[in-house]
Parts: sequence; structure tokens; C-alpha cells
Amino acid sequence: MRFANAIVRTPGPSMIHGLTSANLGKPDYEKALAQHAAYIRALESCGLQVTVLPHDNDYPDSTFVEDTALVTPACAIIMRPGAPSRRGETTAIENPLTKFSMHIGRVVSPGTVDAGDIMMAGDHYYIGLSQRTNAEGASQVIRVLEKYGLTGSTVLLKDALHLKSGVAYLEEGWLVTGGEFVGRREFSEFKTILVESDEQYAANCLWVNDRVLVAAGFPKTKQAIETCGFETVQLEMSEFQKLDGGLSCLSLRF
Ligand code: CIR
Repeated sequence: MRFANAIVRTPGPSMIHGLTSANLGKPDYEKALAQHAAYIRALESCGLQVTVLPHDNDYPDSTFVEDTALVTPACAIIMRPGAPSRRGETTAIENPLTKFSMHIGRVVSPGTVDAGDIMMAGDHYYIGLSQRTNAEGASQVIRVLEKYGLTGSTVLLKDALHLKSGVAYLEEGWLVTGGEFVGRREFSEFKTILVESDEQYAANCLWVNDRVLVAAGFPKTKQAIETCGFETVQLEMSEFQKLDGGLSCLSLRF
């Protein structure tokens, strides 16, 4: 699998009012812009063409584009985000996806899904049932995937905001897992890289064309990923961490 494209969305000044449970203070907007620009450069250095959508100040969390759509090699599915304040974010995503000639499916009421709860591992998609993603939404996603010869299954979350807050698939059968996802039966087929409890945030790392983007400040996780044969690219993520957002949340890759 290789990615050729990514879609990102510049954060707007209203990001300082984004949803959070992190207790790390308000993001510094200028710093967030610089971190976002470095993130785009990292994707480009991995060979991706990056489409940058303009910010929309009406949606403080809209830089976290990953939650608005699932893009597979066969189709795109527009989500219905679990947080009411984020529902309108999907409108801006549909147009660019249509330009890439995607077949579009969608999650409809009463289903809710944040695509941060969906982890691709080859042709299979794990869907976290969380505070944002309900069983009805997950079933709708699985029905669309099956139309295109893909499969999906659910994973019940206890505490994590999203499935990918605690688990990342790195290709070649490697899974990075932390917290409540360590040792879960659903993931028993994978080789695992364990994230220690004091580096929990680093579990949200991102495989992009044979490199792995990792958040700066988590040396044990970075080292563990490198020991398994992956080249890493380290990125400052402090301002997005303050909003519970990680590396995967900032883009759609396809
Ligand atoms: C939210 O609570 O929705 C945002 N502040 C963070 C979303 C992070 N997205 C992700 O994990 N995929």
C-alpha cells in the first residue's frame, strides 16, 4: 500500500475553543500554525500531494479532518461526527473527495461515527465503539465497506477518545498499542510495539509510505518503532495534543 494524496485543513483562530479533555491549557494559535505547516512538509517529504483546505472559524475542531471521512482505495464514506459541534465539518470535505472521483457513501442519523475510530489494516477496518461512534454508525460503515469487497468489525472502547488514540497500524503486520488496547483479543494476530503508560499520547503515530511520523517528546516509543525497522519522522504536536488531537487526526491519506 502506498499513499499518493492527503487532505488537510489549516486550523483557524477559533481552535483555542476546541473540544478537549486534556487539561493542558489553551493552544497557542501561532505555534499551532507552525506545527501544522511542518506536518504538511513531512507528508510532502513522504511523497504525498497535499490539498490544503482553508480554515473555517465556525468549526474550532475542523483541523482534525480525519474524523470527517473514511477514505479507502475503493470508496469514501462521509461520517456523521458524534459531537454535535462538529457535524457541519463534513460539508467542506465532500467536494475535494468528489474531485478525486471517489464513490461516496455516508453515515446517516441515528448513526454517528468519527473516523478517528476507524483503523485500516489491509482490507479490514476496525471500528471503535466510543463516546463518538455508535453501533448503528459502525454497522452503516461496515455495510458500505462490504459493497466494495472490504470488511469491518467493532472494538469496544472504555476510556480512549478514539480507537486511534491508542492504536496504530504500521503495515507489515505491526501494530503500536497502548493503554486499554494492550493485549486485546481483537488484535492478537498482529506483532505489537508497546507504548508505555508515561508515553500514552505517542500511540497515535502515523505510517506514511514506509516512514512513521511520531510525536516529539516520546523517546521510548520512537526507539521501539525504529528497532522494528521503521524510519521515523519526529514532529512537534504540543498544540494539537492540548485538544486531544494526534498525528493521524490532521489528515486524510489515500
Ligand atoms: C475532538 O474532541 O473532537 C477534537 N478536539 C479532537 C479530535 C481528535 N481526532 C482524532 O483523534 N481523530
